[in-house]
Amino acid sequence: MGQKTHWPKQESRVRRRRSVESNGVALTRLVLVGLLLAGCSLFEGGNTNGGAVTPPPASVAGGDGKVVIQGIAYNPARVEVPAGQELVWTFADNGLTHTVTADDASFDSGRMTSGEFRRAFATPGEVAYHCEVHARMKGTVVVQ
Ligand SMILES: [Cu+2]
Repeated sequence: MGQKTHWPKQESRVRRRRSVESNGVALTRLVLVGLLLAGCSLFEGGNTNGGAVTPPPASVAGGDGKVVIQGIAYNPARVEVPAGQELVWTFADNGLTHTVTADDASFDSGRMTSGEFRRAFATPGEVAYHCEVHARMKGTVVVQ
């Protein structure tokens, strides 16, 4: 009996020590997780603020007499403008060189890296244009 009751006591002591140690580790992990969570929430807050300052979709928005040249593309590629009203192309592609050149050579902005190119169209119809620097850049003006 003596030996039988002696062993379980030792085991329970060992278990207590181990459980205390594991509790300590668990507490340390909880603190670390808490710090990580706090850091993540701060980081997310910064990201949200940064996104609000520079919303990419809004800067690309064109249409209704406006074309924004960005991302090696005319945005939008197909734009409508009333006859006689100026259409404005804004060069906003981080200094990249582009042109607004009519396929029929009726107009040409020349090579530009910033600023605006404006042109009014007197006759209703469609006018195709392209960039002389980038073959894949193509646009259409729909004069109404
Ligand atoms: Cu281009």
